[in-house]
Amino acid sequence: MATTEPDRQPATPERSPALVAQDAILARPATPGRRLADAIRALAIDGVEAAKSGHPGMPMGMADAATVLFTRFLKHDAADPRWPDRDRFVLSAGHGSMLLYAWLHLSGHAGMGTDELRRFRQLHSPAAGHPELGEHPAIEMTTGPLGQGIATAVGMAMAERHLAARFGKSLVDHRTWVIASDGDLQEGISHEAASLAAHFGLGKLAVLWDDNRISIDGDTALSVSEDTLARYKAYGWAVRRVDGHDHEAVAAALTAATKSRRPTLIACRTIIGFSAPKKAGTAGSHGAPLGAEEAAAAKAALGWEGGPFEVPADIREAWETAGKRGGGTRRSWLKRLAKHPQRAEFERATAGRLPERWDAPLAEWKAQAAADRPKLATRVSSQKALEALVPAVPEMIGGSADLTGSNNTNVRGVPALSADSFGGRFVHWGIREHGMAAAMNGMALHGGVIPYSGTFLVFSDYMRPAIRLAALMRQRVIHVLTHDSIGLGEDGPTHQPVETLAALRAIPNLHVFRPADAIETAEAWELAIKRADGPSVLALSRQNLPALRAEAGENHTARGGYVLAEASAERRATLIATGSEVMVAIAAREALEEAGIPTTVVSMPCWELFALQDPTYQETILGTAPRVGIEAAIEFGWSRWLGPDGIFVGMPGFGASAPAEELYRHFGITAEAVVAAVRRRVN
Ligand SMILES: Cc1ncc(C[n+]2csc(CCOP(=O)(O)OP(=O)(O)O)c2C)c(N)n1
Ligand SMILES: [Mg+2]
Repeated sequence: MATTEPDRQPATPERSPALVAQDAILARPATPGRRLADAIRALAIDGVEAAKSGHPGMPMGMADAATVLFTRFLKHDAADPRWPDRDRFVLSAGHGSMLLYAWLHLSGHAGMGTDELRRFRQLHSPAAGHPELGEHPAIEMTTGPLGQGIATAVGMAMAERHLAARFGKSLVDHRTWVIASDGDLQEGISHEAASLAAHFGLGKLAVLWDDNRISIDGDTALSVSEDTLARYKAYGWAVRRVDGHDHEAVAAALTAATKSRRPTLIACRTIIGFSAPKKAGTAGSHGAPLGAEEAAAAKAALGWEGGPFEVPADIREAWETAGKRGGGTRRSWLKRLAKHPQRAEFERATAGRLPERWDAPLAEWKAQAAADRPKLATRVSSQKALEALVPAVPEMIGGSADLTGSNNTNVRGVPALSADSFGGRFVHWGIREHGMAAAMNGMALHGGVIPYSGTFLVFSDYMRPAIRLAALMRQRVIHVLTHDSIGLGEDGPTHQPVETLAALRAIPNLHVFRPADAIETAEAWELAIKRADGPSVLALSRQNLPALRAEAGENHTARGGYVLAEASAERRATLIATGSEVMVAIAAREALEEAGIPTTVVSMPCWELFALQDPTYQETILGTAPRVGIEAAIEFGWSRWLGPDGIFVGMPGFGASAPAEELYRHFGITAEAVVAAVRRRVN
C-alpha cells in the first residue's frame, strides 16, 4: 500500500516538514472526498472561533480519514441514530468534538443544526465542549478523559459478539469504530484494552489512530519512543499505516479492517490543524482558536468560500446522501426483526427492561435466609444472590479481575466467555481493573447486557476514572468489591481500604452499598439490578458476619438507612453503622440497654439512597439523641449523619497486618469502645 511520509520531504528553515507536506497535498486538485472533509474542517474552525475556545487541530487533521469512514464504511442511518444494529462510532479523542458535531450536522441528523453549532460549548448546547452521552442520540458515549473511549469501545465490541451469539447474526452484526489520538494510545488503560481486544478476537473493532505526532507539550517524541504498531502487533492486532490525508489509502485500510479476524489499528499519519498556514503541524492548533486571520487563511488554502457555518449546497447534499447510506440496510433489518422468533426477548433486553418475575428466585433466597439466619461473609451472600439472579436475568454478564474465587462473582455452571465461545456469561478480565471497568461501561452502553464484575474494594482506585464515567453517563454497571476493610486481616494495609468508601461516596450518582448480612446483600443486589440510571458498587466482607435481619418482606435497603433495632424506651443514643460494623453496634446496644441506656441501631447500607429520603424520614431514623457512627474506615464524610456533636468509631488511618479480630481490637472498633463513647456522652 502506498504510504507517504510527509515529514520526510525537504523542508527549509522557514517551513517545517509538516507545512511542506501540507503544501504538497493542497497543491493537488481537491477531490470530491476532500471537499467533504473540508466542510468538517471549516465547521470545526467556525465552531471554535465562535466559542472562542476549543480544539480545532484534531478535526482539521482527521477530517479526511473520518470522511472516508463516515461516507463509505460506517453503517448508520441519520433517520434513526439509535437503531440497535448500527455500527458504533466512538470519538475517543473527545477534545476533537467538533469533528463529531460537524459530521452529525452535515449528515442530516436532527438536533445538530447550525444554531447548535453556533452554540458550541455554551450552556445547554448539545454541542458541548466534549461529547456528552445524552446530548444527542448519535453520541455513543461521553469522551474526554483520554484512553476511556478506546477501552469502552472494546466492551461495545464484546457486547456485540455476545449478543450475536445469543440472537444470531441476522439481528446482531455490526462493527465498532474508534478514532483515537496519541494521548489515547499513551494512556495505560488503552494498553489493557488493546490486550483484551486481541485476546477476545474482536475482529469487528477498528481503531483509526490520529498519528499526528503532536500532543499539548509538542512533539510526542518528547515522551514516547516505542514502536506503537509493533506493540499492537505483539498484542495480536492487525496493523496498518496510511497517509491520513489520502482518501483511497484510508479506504483500502478500512476495507482490510472489515476483512480482518483480528482487531485493526490504522495509524493515520496526519498533520494536526491541516490547512492552517502557520499553525498546522504544531501544538498551537491543538486547543485554541486559530484566530481570525489564521482561520481565514486556512479556509483560503482549502479554497473554501462562504461565511461562517455556510456549506455549499452540493457538499451538503453529498453529506446528506451519505447520512442515508444505511437506510435500506436498516429497513431490511427491521423486517427481519419483525419476523424473528426471539423478537420480544431481543427488544426487552436491548431496551434494558428486566424479564418478568426476575426477582422471584431472589425473594425465595431472602425468605430462606430469613428462616435459616446463615452466618456468611457478605461476599458469599452475594454469591447466593447471584445464584438466584444470573439464571433469571439472561443479560447479566459477570466477571472478575483475576479474583473470581475471592469475589464470588461466578455461578456454578455458567460458562466463561471466550474468543471461540462468545455466548459465555462470565469474563476472566485478567488483572486489568481499569480496562475491565471501562469495557463494562461499553457493554452497558451497547445495550442488551448488564455487566457486573469484581475485584478487591481497595483496587477500585484502579477503576475510578471508568466508574466516574459510568456515573456521569448513568449506566447500569455493577461492581462487586470484596475484602472491604481491616476485616480482611493478614494481607495488611496495602489491601485494607480505609479511605476508599469515602472516595466512592464522593462520586455523584454512584450508589455505594455496604450491606450487613445476607438479606441486606440480596436487597442491595435487587436495587443495583433494578437501577437503570446509574452504577452501583457493593462493598462486601471477606469475613463471616452473623444474620441480623429476621424478616425479608420489605426491602429496607431501598431507604438507604433504617432502624434495625429500636430502643426499648425513649432513645438516649443512636448507633449508626454499615456492613460488618452493624454487628458491633448490635452488641454495643445490648450492653447499653442492660446498663439502662435505651439505644437504637440504624443500619445504613447506602448513604446515597438515605440522602434521597424525605427529611421527616431521615429525622425519624437519625433521632435527636447523641449519635455514634461506626465503620471500619476513616471518618471523612460521617459528619453528614452524625452532626457536630457526633462520635465516630472507626479507623484513624491505615490498617495493619494481623488476624482480623485482633485488628478490630487494636484499632478500637469494638462494642466496648462504643459503649464507653456513649457513656462519656450520656452520663
Ligand atoms: C486522561 C487525560 N489526561 C489529560 C488530558 C488533557 N489533554 C487533552 S488532549 C491531550 C493530549 C493531546 O494530544 P493528542 O492526544 O495527541 O491529541 P491531538 O493534540 O493530536 O489532537 C491532553 C493531555 C485528558 N483529556 N485526558
Ligand atoms: Mg496527537
